[in-house]
Amino acid sequence: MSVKDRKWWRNGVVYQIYPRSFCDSNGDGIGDIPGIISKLDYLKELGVDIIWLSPVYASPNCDNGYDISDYRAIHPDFGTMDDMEMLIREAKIRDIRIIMDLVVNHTSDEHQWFKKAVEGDHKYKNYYIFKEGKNGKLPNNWGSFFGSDCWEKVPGEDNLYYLHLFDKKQPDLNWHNPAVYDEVCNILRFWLDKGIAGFRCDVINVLYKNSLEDGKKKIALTGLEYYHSTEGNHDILRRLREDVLSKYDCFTVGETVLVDTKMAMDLCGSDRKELDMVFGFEHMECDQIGIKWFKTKYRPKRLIKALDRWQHDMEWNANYFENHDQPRSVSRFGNDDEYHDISCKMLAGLLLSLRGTPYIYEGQEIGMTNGDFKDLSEMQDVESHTVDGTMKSLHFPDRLRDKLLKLTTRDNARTPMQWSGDVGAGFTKGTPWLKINANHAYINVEKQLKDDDSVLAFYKKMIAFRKDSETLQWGEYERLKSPENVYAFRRYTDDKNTVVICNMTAKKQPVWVQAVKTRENSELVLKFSNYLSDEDKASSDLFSFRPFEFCVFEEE
Ligand code: ISL
Ligand code: CA
Repeated sequence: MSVKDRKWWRNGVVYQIYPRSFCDSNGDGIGDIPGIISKLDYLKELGVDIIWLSPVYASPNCDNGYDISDYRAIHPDFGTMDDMEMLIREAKIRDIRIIMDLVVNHTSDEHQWFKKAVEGDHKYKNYYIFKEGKNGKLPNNWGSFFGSDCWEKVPGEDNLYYLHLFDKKQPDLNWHNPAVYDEVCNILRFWLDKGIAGFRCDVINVLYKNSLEDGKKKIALTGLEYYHSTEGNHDILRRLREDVLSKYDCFTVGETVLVDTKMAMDLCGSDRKELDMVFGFEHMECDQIGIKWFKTKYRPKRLIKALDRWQHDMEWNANYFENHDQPRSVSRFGNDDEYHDISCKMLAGLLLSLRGTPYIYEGQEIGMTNGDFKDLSEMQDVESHTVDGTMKSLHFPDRLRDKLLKLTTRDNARTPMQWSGDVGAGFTKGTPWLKINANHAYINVEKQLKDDDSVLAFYKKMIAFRKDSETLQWGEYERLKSPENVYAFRRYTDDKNTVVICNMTAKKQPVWVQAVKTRENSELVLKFSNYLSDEDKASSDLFSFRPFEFCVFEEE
């Protein structure tokens, strides 16, 4: 990558904070901004350069802040605007930048724009998407992202509905209206002027709806063809960049649902001047059948195939294995039992060796696992409750429903951060808003900080190793031949060659390491690994990769 393209947001390590679950400073059971401030040194120590802060705005919290009722106010649960400004300042002192979540496909139904709209104010009515029902039915047959229909009757009206692609408390904005565009530009400026370094843009490729016709019937998301990555949407992204974002030293990462690499390049290729990078979902789909609530057995080769495709096709990637919507990666792509630590470390090594900006989700750095929920009654996620209703109406057997919910609930990633083994996990002195995983007794920060061989210590070392490596940060990518469930690739510049090999399984795998050299008289020398002893690797050509073994070699 040429020196002029080596931007800070490309080699920066990003850490996502889900504020509710991170650190509670006042004992009300909810994580807050002062709590985050108290952990900045911890993040700095880890090697974090950029924090992505999930929503902290005013919100009735039907979708934990992804339903915003005031884009310029901080939710009192999280603190005050002074706290937010202090967070930005304190982070800056430590050379950490902050990006915020931009949620502008929809607002909360408690946003004053929506309230005025339903009161009949013409100006604000045009901020949202209203439509009459037809013949006693909903205005069209579209399906929501949360597995229900996506129209809700306007209170006090006989036959008027509003569109919501997510929950009914999240009405979609009307992006055909220039006033909506102007409002969003001003919101961006408001935060950028406060020192925010960019935005993670929520479902940013479904803003602009081409029409409201009936869609082709599908098991989920009927209607998608009318609003998915439309030309109008591309146009909005280009204008937001030109009019606002380009005036600041900031970047955007788009959450772009259901895109392949071609569509993703149209959203973030450098010639397009829209977004700077996007989160793809193909690798998140490797253990599901069609839609995310139907899980199938995880096969590493599917994950490898998806990662390889994105590594190969994209100019730049936003790499992640976890976020607040996904199950924990160790419970999914690793092993949260016998091989817990070693598989976490392998996933850490892989994430930090791929080409692109790495995103670590809170708790991933200590190997937090999926939640240990008894059943739906212990889950809070609005999506899980809606999907449960839909599965019930389709007569899914109870046991299957229960199993699917436990595997897919977004609460798997939202259980409070495990700072210590104490009651409250060092997260809170009160009653946590969501059940703390019982395994905080032995998976926690306090314990891992004292252990040089912990998952946390490995993250630290691997981040430092990456920051020292020209090839891992800036090199090109090429996949190498390897057994089916082993992921092998090289990262290279004109004069340096780094080979990364990951055994993605709990079984031993034989690999001919020296066979992938690029020069005849050279040797691949082991530089980094997730196993402590590595004598055999240094001396032989063919060696057996142990369960979840991860190694980095340099050609010398
Ligand atoms: O269906 C999906 C991908 O194929 C979803 O995971 C999708 O990414 C998700 O539902 C959209 O997520 C974002 O917007 C939602 C919010 O609930 C999520 O937490 C947020 O990450 C609505 O704002
Ligand atoms: Ca609190």
